[in-house]
Amino acid sequence: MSYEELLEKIQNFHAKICVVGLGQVGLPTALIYAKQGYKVYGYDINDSTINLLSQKKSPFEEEGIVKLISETIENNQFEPNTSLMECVEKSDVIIVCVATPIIDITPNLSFLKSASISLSELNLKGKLVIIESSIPPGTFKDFVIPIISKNISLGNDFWAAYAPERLSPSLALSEIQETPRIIGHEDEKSGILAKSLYQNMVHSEIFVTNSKVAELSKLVENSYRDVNIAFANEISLICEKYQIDFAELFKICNSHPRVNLHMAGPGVGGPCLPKDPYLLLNPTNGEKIESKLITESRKINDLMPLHISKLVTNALESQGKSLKNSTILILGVAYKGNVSDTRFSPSKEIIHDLQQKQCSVFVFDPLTDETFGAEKISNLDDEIIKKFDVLIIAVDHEEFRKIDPTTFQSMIKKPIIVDTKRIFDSKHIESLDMIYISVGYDGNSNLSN
Ligand code: SAJ
Repeated sequence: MSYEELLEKIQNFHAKICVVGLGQVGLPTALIYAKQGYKVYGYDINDSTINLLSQKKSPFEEEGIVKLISETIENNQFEPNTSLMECVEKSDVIIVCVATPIIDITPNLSFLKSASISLSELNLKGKLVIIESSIPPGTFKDFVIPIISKNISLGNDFWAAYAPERLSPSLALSEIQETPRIIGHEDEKSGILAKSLYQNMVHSEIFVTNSKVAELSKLVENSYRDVNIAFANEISLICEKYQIDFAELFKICNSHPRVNLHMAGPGVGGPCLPKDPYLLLNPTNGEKIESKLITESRKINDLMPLHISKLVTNALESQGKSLKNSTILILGVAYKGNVSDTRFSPSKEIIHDLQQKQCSVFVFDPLTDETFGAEKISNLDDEIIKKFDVLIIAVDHEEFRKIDPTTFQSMIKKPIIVDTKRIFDSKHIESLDMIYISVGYDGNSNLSN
């Protein structure tokens, strides 16, 4: 197919799209393109994902996703398929959304490499290939393109662009259409093709630039957030020293028009923020870039789960109890509210640290079966609540916000509530004769004042 024919097909919604990798980015992307009227083939290396989708089930929690899977499969717009060859052969556009994790602090591009090799073995002539995965700078031009253009020439035989995903899990289906997008390319025609595709999905601005700027923009956005959360976390520790409440400071400081203090919490989890700063500092050419601020911020955020267990120790000691043999219930093992994803979840470290200190740790999370070695409880009735010394709210799932705190009055002795996500009002909890602790609010020291 010629460039002109492909452009017309994309503009008229006649192009067929293959999405490679149906995770938290690929699946919403596939479904929204299908909803917009494109025929979309979905491929994943994991057959169980395809099986689940074929049964109209979602492999993960996401607002509105099950309904959209059913609708798009039923009207024949979306077709999950276990054969990459078949999906690619039938498609005009291939969108790659595979994971690019880290091992320790080193980027691991093995999934991207094997997807690129598989694509290079298929006929990409006349097609547009788009990479959405977060990647170290230089990866699109110096790693992906050399692999996939083995026998064909970019800009003549086929086209390719880098379009970093920007969707936030739990808001994916709405954000994907509202958030501006960035298209990075190495030849102008690829940029035009990719822009016309995203224009048919995104009701917002589309920036077109070179691939390196696009790669960096994605990594800088997530590093910005990580560094700002680290600042908030550090300020919360300072608040504890001054015995003031971070939440009050947060509200007051953010009334300034040029201040955007982030929220302190139990640490930073998820598939993106704990990893992207390392992608930013490890470009594909092997150079190691130094950044004291970014590296230190990662360390601050990584230490927060241990701070939570220190807060628990202090609270128990203030009650004349030791951490050893105490029973602790953690609400939430997902990495953040309203998602089922547990990657890099702060709860994992909190659980392990408390278990090492010989506490009995239980978890309750209606969105995931993961327990990180703790014991799972399936509801929060009075009989169960009774046996706990401490309750830690580690995640702000909507369901947890609806809990009536008087439920915890049946806990042993004076209930200790460690609300790392500020889902309850501290004064209300204290008025119920419970101890309220949070990051940046050490109820013990407040009590002893
Ligand atoms: N967190 C805090 N304090 C805050 C905000 C978040 O402690 O003020 C914690 C959360 O609890 C969670 C972690 O940070 O553990 C990450 O949560 P998040 O909502 O900031 O980010 P993600 O990883 O769910 O999604 C991010 C988003 N990036 C930005 O907001 C810049 C999303 O838009 C990206 O598409 C996504 O990363 C990604 O896939 O890269």
